[in-house]
Amino acid sequence: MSTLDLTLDEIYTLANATMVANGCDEDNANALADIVTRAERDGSHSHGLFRVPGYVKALRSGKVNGKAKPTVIRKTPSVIQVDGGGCFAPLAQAVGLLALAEAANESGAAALSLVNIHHFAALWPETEYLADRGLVGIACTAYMPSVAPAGSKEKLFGTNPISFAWPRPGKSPICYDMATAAMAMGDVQIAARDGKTVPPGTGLDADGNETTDPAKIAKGVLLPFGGYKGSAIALMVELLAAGLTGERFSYEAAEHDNKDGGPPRGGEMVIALSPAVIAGEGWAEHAEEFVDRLAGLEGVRLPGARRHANRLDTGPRAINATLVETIRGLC
Ligand code: NDP
Ligand code: PYC
Repeated sequence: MSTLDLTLDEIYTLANATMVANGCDEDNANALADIVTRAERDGSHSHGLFRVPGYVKALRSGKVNGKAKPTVIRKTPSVIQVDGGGCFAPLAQAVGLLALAEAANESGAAALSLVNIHHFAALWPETEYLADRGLVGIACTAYMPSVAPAGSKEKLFGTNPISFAWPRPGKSPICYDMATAAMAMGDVQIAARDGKTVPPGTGLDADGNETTDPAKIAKGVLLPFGGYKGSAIALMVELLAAGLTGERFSYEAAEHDNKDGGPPRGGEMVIALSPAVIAGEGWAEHAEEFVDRLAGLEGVRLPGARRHANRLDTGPRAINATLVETIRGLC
């Protein structure tokens, strides 16, 4: 695979210019470019520049409003809704997370419901934002049907990611962020692009047969991770991100989508909990004892540690050359 070295500034500028050239105002372009750059910085390759062509398709088809101004509605002191007005998720998050953190610090627990947004990114930026402010963060979003519920060969669930972050004052948070499919669709597509196979159990071809060919899975169906247990978590994500927000379930998102290849309209649920309020004094030290035990076990590494180590490297990133050329052609 041929690559081009881009500095983080160059990645930001490329993403930003592409968004502006395709109809985003400054706020929308900045929020999107920031998320893309942080994904590349951390090595979240399937959710950085890789997503830019899809973002552009959604702007060009008019599905996404690149000039949307999200609005914040306080339903109660600890229940906040942000209506994105049809924007990409990052701008709605930038507005909503600030209000969510304030509410959780005050009440001990708060919920943020994001509606009328288009989510195509990783979720750790949401949960780490909260953990960096001393809060536990939980976030999830649905997508479009790509995953067969346990027992079925028919897709109904999205790849439905869920992220959890635990604050560790003075240290990087513990943060996991995972699709509830055996593999995120972005990684399946990248494996297909790079001519690789995927592990058995990732998905089925269009005829319902097991395959390790990612191109066939992309046209077929993914399986949930961990059988019926992962399937139950995917189900929970549908209900939290759509049932609880009032936004679209994955199948509804697909029914309404214009199939331009960009992210569908949907919802996201973000929950913030304050250990300082709920557990009280000494919460951080208590949790650190547990984390020390966990991290002290041979073979264990903390979720998020790979990304946080990548983050320390401020140098250029090697980006797929064809992808860079494709994006440059979209400006
Ligand atoms: P991975 O399977 O790569 O990783 C899942 C989590 O497990 C990460 O937090 C990772 O931490 C952690 N992890 C990996 N290996 C280990 C290990 N050996 N020990 C401990 N922890 C480990 O993620 P996915 O492929 O499932 O998802 C990739 C991204 O796709 C996510 O960011 C997700 O939000 C995004 N996504 C977005 C969707 C959307 O609709 N917007 C839909 C589906 C996925 P680390 O990062 O440090 O490796
Ligand atoms: O990788 O499955 C995925 C995905 C869907 C939407 C954004 N990412």
